[in-house]
Amino acid sequence: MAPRRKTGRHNISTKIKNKPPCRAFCKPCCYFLAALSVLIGLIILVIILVSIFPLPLDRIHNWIVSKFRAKDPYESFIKLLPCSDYKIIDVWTVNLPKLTTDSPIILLDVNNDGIEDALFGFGTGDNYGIIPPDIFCSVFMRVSPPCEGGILALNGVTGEILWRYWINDTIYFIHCSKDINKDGLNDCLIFGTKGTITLINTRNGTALWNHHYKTQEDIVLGSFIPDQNNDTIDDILAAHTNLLEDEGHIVILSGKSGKIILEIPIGAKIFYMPQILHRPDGDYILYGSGGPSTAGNLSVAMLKSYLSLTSPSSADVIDIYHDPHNGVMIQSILVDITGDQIPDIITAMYNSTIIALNGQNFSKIWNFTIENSRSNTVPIPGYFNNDNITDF
Ligand SMILES: [Ca+2]
Ligand SMILES: [Ca+2]
Ligand SMILES: [Ca+2]
Ligand SMILES: [Ca+2]
Repeated sequence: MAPRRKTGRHNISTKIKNKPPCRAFCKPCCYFLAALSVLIGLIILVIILVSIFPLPLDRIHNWIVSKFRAKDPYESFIKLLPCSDYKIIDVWTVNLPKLTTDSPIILLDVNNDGIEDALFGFGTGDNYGIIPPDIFCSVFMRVSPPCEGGILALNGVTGEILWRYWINDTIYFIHCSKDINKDGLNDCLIFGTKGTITLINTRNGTALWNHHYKTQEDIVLGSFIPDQNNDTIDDILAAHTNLLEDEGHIVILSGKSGKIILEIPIGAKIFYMPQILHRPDGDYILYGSGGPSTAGNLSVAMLKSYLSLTSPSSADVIDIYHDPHNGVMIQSILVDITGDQIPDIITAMYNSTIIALNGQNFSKIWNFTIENSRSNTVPIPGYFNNDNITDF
């Protein structure tokens, strides 16, 4: 037993002597931890610098990109920089319960405090047609009828309602680009889903005039045009279609009174807001015809000769594009892309063909089609390369 115990002691001490010292492990561990700490510190520092000083880093990036970019021959004309350092902050928010809106928002300083206010059209939903207006308006909207929709102005400083105009229609489109009553502030032309056209005095939110088509099958679209009946006040060019009929009309209304100056049938439904094309030989009305599932044209007619007509013949109207399958419903962009100072016509067709027509002779300049798709928006003009010609 004794020799065995002696041997055991020897083995243990030998093992202890052969074991590497603790320092041999600690040293690399310490180096590793120190390197890791420095790396984490550097990452945190970079994150803090990027969040506090984004602009200098963006400039460094732009400088690096510019160093390796191929030389651009137009670089001296236009310099485009990305928007990278803006922040969005809520100035105010306002909740308008029970209202719906598909209308654009127009900015106008209606209370004359030097700050633009926000104007838009609205509706009160389908409830108006289900619950009698007497009950709906008093119980839900706390006003007397009508209360199906209207236009309101919000104070640009606080978001408070400056005025609200109620009408018996849902207002889905507004134009506020002309001062019809000459009080120094543009007035708003508003369009409803039941064929309402109303001109609003934006100083106080009252109606200057109303023009109503009869039913909710009446679709009407329009905008201001220069004076046509020589009363020095701008007038209105509009398109009207009744969905129950196959006939649409080009309509010119007096800006002063809202009375119809001219209403001409075009032989097809029209869902295109007519436009004025300015040419050296005079102004032309430009409009599209047809619906989503019927053939349609893009057409022009000289405004002056049109005004003297009651029913235009084919000689008065020039069809400059024909689509055998779909109507032309999307407004055109009118901008000169040929350099002759005459606006050209760039239109998105429902079959996703974009076509550019020469404003001087209506010939095709180019077209571009995206196969097997549909388009329902106006092309967006902009300068997307550096040749100083509008792109889309
Ligand atoms: Ca204001
Ligand atoms: Ca005015
Ligand atoms: Ca006029
Ligand atoms: Ca041109």
